[in-house]
Amino acid sequence: MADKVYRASTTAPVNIAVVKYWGKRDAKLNLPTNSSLSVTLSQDDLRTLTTASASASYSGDDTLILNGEVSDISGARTQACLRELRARRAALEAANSDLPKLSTYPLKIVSENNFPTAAGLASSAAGFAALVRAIADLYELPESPSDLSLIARQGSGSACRSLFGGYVAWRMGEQADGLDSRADLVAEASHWPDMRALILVVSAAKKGVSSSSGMQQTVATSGMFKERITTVVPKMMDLMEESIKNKDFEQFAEVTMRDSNSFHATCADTYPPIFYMNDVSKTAIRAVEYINAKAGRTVAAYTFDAGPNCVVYYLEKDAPTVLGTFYQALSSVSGWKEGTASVKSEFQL
Ligand code: 2P0
Repeated sequence: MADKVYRASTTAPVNIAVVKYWGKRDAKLNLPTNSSLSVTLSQDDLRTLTTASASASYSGDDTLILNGEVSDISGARTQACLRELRARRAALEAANSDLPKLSTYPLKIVSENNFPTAAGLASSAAGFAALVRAIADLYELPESPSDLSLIARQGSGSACRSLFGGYVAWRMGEQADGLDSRADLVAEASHWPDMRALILVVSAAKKGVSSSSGMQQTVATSGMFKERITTVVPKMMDLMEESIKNKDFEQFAEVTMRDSNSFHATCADTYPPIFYMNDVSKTAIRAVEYINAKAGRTVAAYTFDAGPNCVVYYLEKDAPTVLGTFYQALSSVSGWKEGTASVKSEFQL
C-alpha cells in the first residue's frame, strides 16, 4: 500500500528547572557544564502535542507545522534529531525486511502548544521532547525515555528533561560522545503530588539574549561561573535530590531560590553583563519573602529562567496563604492585572 499514511501522536510537558542548566562544554552535541534538575508541569496546563506521519505517497522534504504555521527545520539541531531517529529506524528495517521502509519516506510533523506562545514560557523543551517521542513512536523504536533523551538533548538541552513527568535530573556525564549525558527520573509526580506552581508572566516579549548565546558568553567571561559549576551546583543537586526524596519543602524551596539567585548572579558576572530579571521580577522576589516571613516558615519558592517571568512553587495546603498574599503584595505595584484565563495560575502584571 504505497499510499498508506503511518501516524503517531504524543504530548510532552513543559519543565521548569530548580537547579539550572547554564553552560555547554560541547555546543554541537549540547553537552552541559553542569547537571540540572527540573519539575515537570501538569500536561493539563502546559504541554506540546505533536503528530508525526510518514508515507511513500509524500513527496519533497520533511515539514513541520508549528501552531498552524510552517516552521523552518533546516537548522542543525532539528536535523540532528531527525538524522538520529532515522538511523535507528533504518537499523530496525535492516534487521527485519518485513518492516515498511519508513526511514526513506518524508516526514510531516504537526505540533501545537496548549498555552499561548506569547506567554513568554520556554516552549523549546516541550517542543523537542514531543517531536522526538512522536517520531520514535511512529518508527516503533524500542528506546527508553532516557535513551530518547540523548536525542532530544541535541535539539535543545533542556528538552531532554521533558521526556519524563515529575522530578527529573539531567546528568551532565563525562564522555566526549555525550552518551552518558542523559535525563533520568528522580521521582514520579505522584511521589509528591501536592506540589504546585504559579507562573507570573511579567513579559511575553522574546528575550533579548538567547539562552544558547548567553550561556556561551558566561562560560567565556565569568569568573563566578567556575565556582558555580565546580562547587555550587554539585552541592545543590545533592540537596535538591534529598529534599525531593524526603518531601522536605523548606529545603526544596531554599535550594530552588539559592540556585536561581546563583544563576542570575552568574549572568550579571558575564562580561558584558546579562540581565534577565527586571524590576517587576525583583518585586516578585520581595513578595515571596514577605509571604514566607508572614507565614513564619517557607511556604513559597521563586525561580526565574532566562527571562523576567517568575515561577513560584508551593504546596497545595498553603495555596490560600501563598495566592492570597501574592496578589496582595503585587497589587502594590501599579498597573498589574490578572492575566488570561487560558493558562491556570498565570497572572500578568
Ligand atoms: C534550564 N535554561 O535549566 C535553564 C535555566 C534557561 C535558564 O535550559 O542551547 O533552551 O537549546 O541547549 O535548553 C535554556 O536553555 O538551551 C535553559 P539550548 P536551552 O532550564
